[in-house]
Amino acid sequence: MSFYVTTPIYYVNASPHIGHAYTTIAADILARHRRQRGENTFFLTGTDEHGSNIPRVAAEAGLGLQEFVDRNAAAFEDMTSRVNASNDFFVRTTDPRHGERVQEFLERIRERGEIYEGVYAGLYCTRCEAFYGEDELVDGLCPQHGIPPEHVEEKNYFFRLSAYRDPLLRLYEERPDFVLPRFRSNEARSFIERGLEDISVSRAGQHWGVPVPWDPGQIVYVWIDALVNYWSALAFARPDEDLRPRLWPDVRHLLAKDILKFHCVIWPALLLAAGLDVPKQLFVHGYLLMDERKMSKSLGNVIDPLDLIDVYGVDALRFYLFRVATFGQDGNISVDGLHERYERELGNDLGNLLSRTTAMVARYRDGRLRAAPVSKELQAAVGAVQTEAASRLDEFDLTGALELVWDLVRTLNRHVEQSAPWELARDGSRAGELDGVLYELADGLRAVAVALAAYVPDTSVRILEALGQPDSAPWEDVSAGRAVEADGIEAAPPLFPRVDAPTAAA
Ligand code: ME8
Repeated sequence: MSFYVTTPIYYVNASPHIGHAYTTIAADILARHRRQRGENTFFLTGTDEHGSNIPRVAAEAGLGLQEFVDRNAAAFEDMTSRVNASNDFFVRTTDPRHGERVQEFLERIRERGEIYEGVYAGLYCTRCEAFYGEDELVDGLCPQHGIPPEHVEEKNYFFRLSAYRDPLLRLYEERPDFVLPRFRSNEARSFIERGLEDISVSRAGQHWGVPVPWDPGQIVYVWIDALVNYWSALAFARPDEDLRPRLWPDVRHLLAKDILKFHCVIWPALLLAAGLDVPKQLFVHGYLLMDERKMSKSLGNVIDPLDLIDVYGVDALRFYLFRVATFGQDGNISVDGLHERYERELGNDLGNLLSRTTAMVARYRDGRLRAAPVSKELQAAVGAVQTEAASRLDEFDLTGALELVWDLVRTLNRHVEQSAPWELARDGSRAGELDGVLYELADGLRAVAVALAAYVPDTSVRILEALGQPDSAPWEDVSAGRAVEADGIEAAPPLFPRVDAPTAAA
């Protein structure tokens, strides 16, 4: 079984912000976790570089089109690596190899008679790159961006989306977990039930895009161009292998609710029309909000993830985003909130646990960790994380899985207090007990580090190394009693050193 996970490909007309980092990190956590389970995993992200906005924005920046998209795509690639994403490929829609597949894809649909010529007359929001009906506007403005849509009237090619109402409803019927969470599935489904109109798949009078293969005077509508990336990239991501036979349709798309309709309605219909398999699953997450409002460039309330990483480190950001909000729901974020969790959870709960454990092994046992039996209670607590956290992650419940691991961290902290190793150390006759507690703590922390490896990869390695444990972290090692005996353990320096208060950080 393969696990292929994608993020949306981000528009290069804006700079990367924490919302983009959010989806990328979520996909990364899932990919890293599946690799821990030994699955054949592929993680794709990238940039959406066509669209009617680009010529204007590039001109404003005083740059040529390709120069402009190269520069901004590089900013997204940089964000991807700064958040420590382990993507297997980065796809760009201006890559000619992608363009060829877009043309091939559209030809397939046309050969099946699902594309026809017509005239589109209506409204278009250049920010959404989407067509709107009058009734969908709010006070005459785009419901997403609050800007007036443009009136367009032009010859276009249309896709018979209306013919896919029943096939799509059947798909939703047969596969209740096709779209998750369930309330998003219902949303998509009721949209389909209300009836679908044919959609335009090309734009006339524009040049920045993939030419329509049978009518090069038109370009392919940017959303079709973009969606096809999930399928096209597999064809050229590896020089010597077309990955499509191996990975399609085992794909899980992650996206936020803003682009639900394109992914949960239009994309599966296009695939059916092209005679291809629909995706395995789509997970639609919520928005990260600042002061209850969606972050966006136009509102000017955007957090740059790189600023936070500079102050708190990448793992703190990766951790915070999946602690602060239930993945799937909207969640308010703030620098204060990050600071608070950094100190309380990462610094105290986890960091101090490692400092204390290693300091005690160093002080009471000269840095030597000796094997000892682990109590039934701890075995059960660790075993529960192995099975439960994995099944939460299978359902994209990144928040729930992390909470389970944190329960184990709290259990270990209680164990330190209750067993009071500093008292055992004063009584020579209880040396065996002391060895047992130190082993339980070190072994429990080791299991925590393995379970956290997908979330906070650097921290996980630091914990394992501080405990003298190998840093390969297969999921099966989230199991009690697997710590190896080790020598030379020293009091570990703080995992999350103090940082200045958020006003200085903001
Ligand atoms: O829509 N909270 O690109 P885009 C959570 N190019 N996630 C957020 C977010 C926020 N405040 N802001 C952005 C496009 N995102 C198209 C996609 S795919 C074939 C084409 C994330 O740059 C979230 O994943 O506007 C959202 O769906 C995506 O960025 C939109 O990125």
